[in-house]
This record gives sequence, C-alpha cells and structure tokens, in this order.
Amino acid sequence: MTDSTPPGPPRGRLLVVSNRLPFSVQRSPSGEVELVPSSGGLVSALVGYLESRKAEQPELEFIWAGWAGAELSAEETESLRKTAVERQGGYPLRLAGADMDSFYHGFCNGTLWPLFHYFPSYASYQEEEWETYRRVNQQFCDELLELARPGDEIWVHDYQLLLLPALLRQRLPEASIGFFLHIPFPSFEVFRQLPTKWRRELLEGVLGADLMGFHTHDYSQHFLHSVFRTLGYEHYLGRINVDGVVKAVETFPIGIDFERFWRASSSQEVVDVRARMASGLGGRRVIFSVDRLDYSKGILHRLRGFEAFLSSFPEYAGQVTFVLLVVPSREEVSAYQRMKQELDELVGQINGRYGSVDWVPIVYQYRSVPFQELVALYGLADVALITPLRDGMNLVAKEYIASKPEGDGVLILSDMAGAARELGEALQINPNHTREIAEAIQQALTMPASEQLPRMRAMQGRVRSYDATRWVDTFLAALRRTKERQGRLATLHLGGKPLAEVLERHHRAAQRTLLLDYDGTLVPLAGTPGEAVPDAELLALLKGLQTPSQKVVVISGRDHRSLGDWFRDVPIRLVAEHGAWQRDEHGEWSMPKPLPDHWKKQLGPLLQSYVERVPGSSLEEKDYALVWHYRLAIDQELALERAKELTDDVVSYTANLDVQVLEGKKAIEVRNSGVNKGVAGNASLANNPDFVFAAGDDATDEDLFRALPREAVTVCVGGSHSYATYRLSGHRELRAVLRCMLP
Ligand code: GDG
Repeated sequence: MTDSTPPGPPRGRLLVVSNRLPFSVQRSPSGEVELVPSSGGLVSALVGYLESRKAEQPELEFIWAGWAGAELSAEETESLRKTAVERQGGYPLRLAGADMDSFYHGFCNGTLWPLFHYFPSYASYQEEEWETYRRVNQQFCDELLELARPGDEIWVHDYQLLLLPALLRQRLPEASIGFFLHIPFPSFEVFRQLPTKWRRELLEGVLGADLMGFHTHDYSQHFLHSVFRTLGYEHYLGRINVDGVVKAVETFPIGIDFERFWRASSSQEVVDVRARMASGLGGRRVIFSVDRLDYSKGILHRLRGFEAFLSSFPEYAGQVTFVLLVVPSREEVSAYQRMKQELDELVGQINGRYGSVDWVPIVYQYRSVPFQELVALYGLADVALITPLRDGMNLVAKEYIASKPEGDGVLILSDMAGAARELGEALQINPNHTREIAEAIQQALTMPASEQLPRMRAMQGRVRSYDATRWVDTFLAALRRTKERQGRLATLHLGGKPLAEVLERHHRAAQRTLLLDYDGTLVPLAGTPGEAVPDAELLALLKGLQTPSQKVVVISGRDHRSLGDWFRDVPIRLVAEHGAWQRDEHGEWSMPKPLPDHWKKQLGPLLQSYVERVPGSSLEEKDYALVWHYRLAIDQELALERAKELTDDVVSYTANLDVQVLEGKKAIEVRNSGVNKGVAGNASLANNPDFVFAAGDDATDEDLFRALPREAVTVCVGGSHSYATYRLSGHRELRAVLRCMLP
C-alpha cells in the first residue's frame, strides 16, 4: 500500500484527550453543576467533524476525555459520564482541582507557553512546577487506562500533555496513539533553554505517539531538529526509528468549520445584529480584531500600528472605528495582569489623543461574545487586523474569511501566524514594524472592490476545502497508515516458541547454510573500522559451526584483507566488500566478476575533502569501494548535513560511472554497481541447502533478506522493523542462538 491509499475504517473508538473538555463545569451559588460550552479551535474542529461524520458513520464511537474545570464528586462525575454522548462525548476525568490550577498556571502557562511562543524572558523554570506537570500527566494516564480498550485510537492534544503519549505507551504498548501540538514548536535554540533533563523527558513523552502532527512545516522541522540534537534520533522524510518502531512526524494545518460561518453570516439573526451594530457605529468604516488576552497576540503592537495610522493619515479622523474585542484569559498570571493594565492605558491614550466628542477611535470590549455576534462583527469589518507576534495557526483569520460570502473585506495578517502559510492573498505584515501596520491599514481601506474580491475568493476556496473535517480525516488517516506500516515491518522476537520451531527445522535439515553479517551482527559496532577484531569466543563458535552438512558464510562490507587476516585459521567461506571478493573454505580468494576501480582515483579527492571539512570523520579505502565514516565526527549535526551533501555530490559526479552510493550506519559508501549482499548471498547457496539462516543489522543486509528464498530464516539484529522475519536484540543473543546450532 502506498501513502496515498485511503486507510481502512477506524477499528474501535476514537478517544480524544485534551486538557479541557468542550464544556466547563461551573457551580451555581446553591452548588448545582452548570455546564457552559467552551469555544476555541479544537472544539469547533472536532464538533464540525462529528456532525459531518454522524450521518455517514452512525456507529462511530467518540469520547472526549479531559478536565471539566472544577472538581466533581464521584456521583457528579458518574452522571456526566453517563450522558457524555449528548455533549460531544465529553467525559470528565477525576483530577485534583488544586493540582490542576498549579499545573495550568505553572509549567503550562508559565514555562511552555512563553517559551514555545518565543518569549523566553517570561518563562520560569521551577522544579515544583515541573513535578506538578509530571504528576498531572501521570494522573491523566491513570484515568485513561480505566477507559481505554484494545482497538481504540487515542489522540492526545497540545502542550499541556506532552508527557502523556509515552506514559500511555508504557502501559499500552500496542495502542494507536496520535499527538497534535496546537502552538508553535520553537527552534532548538529556544527549546534548549529548558533544562536538559526536562527537555529529554518532554521529547521522549511526545515520541510515545505513533504520529506527531504540527500546523506548519517549520514547526515539524523544529521538532525533528530538537529530537536529533537532544536524543540523537535521525529522521528520514519525517520518519524516526525509535527503538525499532517507525514513528511519523507530519504537518496538518488545522481548518475551521467553514460552512457554519458561511451559513451563519447570511442568517436573519446575524443580518439583524450586524445592521444594529453598523448604525451604532454611525456607518463608519470598521477595523476589527478579536483575541484572547495574551502577549503572543500582539495586541499592543496592533494598537501602536493603529495610532501610527491615525497620525500619518489624519484624513481618516472620524471615518474609521477600530472594534477591539479582547477575551479575558489567564487573569491569575502576573504577565497577563500587567498586559491588561498596559492595554487599558494605551486604549485610553489613543482615544483621548485622537477622539472627539462624536467619535471614539477604538471601541474596546473586554469580554467574550456569543457566536452570532462574533459572525456579525466579522461581517461588518471592512478590515480584520490580526497581528500576533507568534501563533500556532490563528483561526480568527480563517473565520473572518468564511464570514464574507460577498467576497468583500481585507485581511491584514501577521506573517508570524501559522495561518500566513496558507493565506498568501492577505496583506501580510511584520507586527514589530509599526509603520508597516499603519500603511497596511491605509492600503486595506483604499483597496478597490475589484482587488478585494479575487483575493478573498482565492482564500475562501482554500479555507473551505481544507476545513476542520478534512484536518481530522487527514490526521486519522495518517495515524492508521503509520500503524499499518509498523505492522508490515514488525518482526517477531526469535526466542521461546519461534526459536524452538526454527531449531526444529534446523535439526531436521540435511544441508544448512548460515549467512552472517559481521559488524553490528557478530560483534558490536566499533568506533573505527580497525577496532572490530573478532574475539576468541567468536572464532571458536564459527569454527565449531562449520561442518560437512553446515556451511558458514561471513558476508560483510569489509575489505578482503582484514577479513582474511581475522579468519585466517577459520575454514569458513568469506564474502568481502559486499561480494566483490570471495574466499572459499580453503583460504583461496577470488573475484566473481572483474570490476573496474579507476573511478576511485576520480572520487578519492572528493571524499577526502569531506574528511577535512568534518573533524573526526575518516576515509576507508577498499579495493572496490570508498567509505566515508562519520561515527566519530565531533559535531554529529554537521556530519549529518555533510553526509547528505556528499551523497548528492557523488550522485551527480558519478552519473556516467557504473557505481552506486549507499548510506550505511554513520557511513557513506561508494562502490561498483551490481555488487550487493543479495547477489552474493544467493551465490553462496550452491550446496542447495534445505535450511538457510541469515542475520544482519543494517540496510545492506536488507538486500540479502529480500533476495533469499521465502523459506529462509532471516533475522534483523538490533532493530525490529525490517524485511527479516525475526529479530534479536544484539550480537550476544545471536551468538546464543548460533550455539544452539552447534553439532
Ligand atoms: C490554539 C493556538 C491555534 C474567541 N473569542 C470568542 C470566540 N473565540 C474563538 C474564535 C476562534 C478561537 O476562539 C480562537 O482561535 P485561536 O486560533 O486563537 O485558537 P485557540 O484555541 O485559542 O488556540 C492557535 C488553535 O489552537 C487551533 O489549533 O490556531 O494558534 O494558540 O475559534 O472564534 N468565540 C466566540 N466568542 C468570543 O468572544 N463565540
């Protein structure tokens, strides 16, 4: 199956986990529980998805687990859980209220939020807050374990629960777990400000998931880079091999429930509200913004931009009103209190300086508004002014576009919002540049309808097609594909019953051949190629295994001199340089086919230049191959970059040479085409064995596993995802299995 094939239907229930539920519990003065629906990106995305799926898939079982916002008694929890289906599956978890407060205001919003939004000076690093964060993630895990059933798909959301995927993985090793981050993932230079231990644990936490999603390509790359720098895991096209399991990192820009805004904007109720508002504002042109109170949203920068606009373009005095809607949030955190105060003061100053008896430039509202009123405001706005300093996505920008069925209106959008990647037709500004904001406002207010319309229609087309339902569908499809890929590559541990069966076949066979890779398979990987000399135990084992009815072949990429020296007294067959050379049991070396080596002169200097550019790397010369090794390079990141560059260089350099480039484990090897372990391995089966056993640890051994007859017993050493049927943890386990094959 390719990655574009649609995945199968979900196997069980979909379990969404987020810090907060789609509703909050509030208590009336008499202590009664009241449920207040929440707004926000995830809620509208998932609610939209559920509505659209309900009709097609009535059997879809959906549970949304999280904190209800207040501590509930056991009976209250039970009763809410029983009626969860009526409220988007909302399933309250039993969590301690005191912990939840310090969790949310502590590590979540005092450390992760500022750091991930590039406000490192606001971030605090308190050990107790970190411990609370860990404890609460563990509580989420414990509660979920009571709920989860085999076959469920678990989708964990956002920065509050970075540790949860790995905690779940420990207890549910087979589970299908996805993770999505709604805020930016910062560059490594910012992420590394976290103490190393926390940093490691957070990344390992996220890597517990099978699929990790981010809004933009940049965030995905930042995450992969941090994983490499912190944990040393490389990736290939976003796939990371974590202890033998291939995990995926992909980009999924979140969408909105487009039709809901589109439809609502023409509804009678919204049309009436809009008309009332328009007359209240004296028919003036309207600039509008709405955000939660947050320093990342650039509200103060926006106001300064608006002030610069009023001062630079005085002809707009009395003509324009800026409706500034700010939704109260995190009022307990001191940075937010300070910001609120500054905001109040700045609005007062601008209104005082530029306003008049019959005109207030900024109509400032510090509250949230009902949905209809929000859509009416979007509809009324000639200009939406959205200026975050950093924003994971920013749904307000998309909602504005969806609330303009006539195609009028201009979106001014900060290029620091994730949404800027998709909304190229907006007037994009840098929020730190006051004059840019002022000029963009002027440009927006003078933009002719003939220019507004095509820009709006292009963005509407995109926002409508990449909507919330598509976001959920694409994520879940990718999660299923990731699991299926893991399933295809999963191998069985060669121990217990499988081992007994293999040994039984071995015992019954008349002729046997054992094909054994050397480095990383029979001996551990060594720092330099010269350090991997076989030990006495191994030499004795191989000698003992070779009998008239059992042929041993060491099949390696090593040069034939080293192998010949090491195994001088062991009468087994050797295959060197991936098959360029062969030695029979009597010690005679031969070449199966003549190979050219003139290309080495041409390529040698190129590879040597990489040795000079990457301190610690080295060049190995074999008869028919050149290998650049970077296992011992001092700067591994530089080495990895250079490895890609070298591969590229060699490929273009050798377009008319009959050579191939292979990426080994921390090595780039250039050698003659048509020489590989698959060809060499099959050529070693001339004795027509009825039992073939092959073991290897890297990509070159995969050629062998693929080429051997289906009945061959193939074993991948050190990994668990391979074309091989079985796996073993390392050279020690392999030697133990081989000892069982001694006569
Ligand atoms: C995270 C990321 C990312 C706001 N005020 C009112 C109201 N809202 C609704 C808006 C919009 C949502 O809240 C805010 O959108 P954001 O994009 O800021 O989303 P958040 O959930 O706050 O934040 C963000 C998002 O996740 C999705 O991944 O885009 O970058 O920080 O939907 O309409 N709704 C109503 N009244 C209000 O007063 N009815």
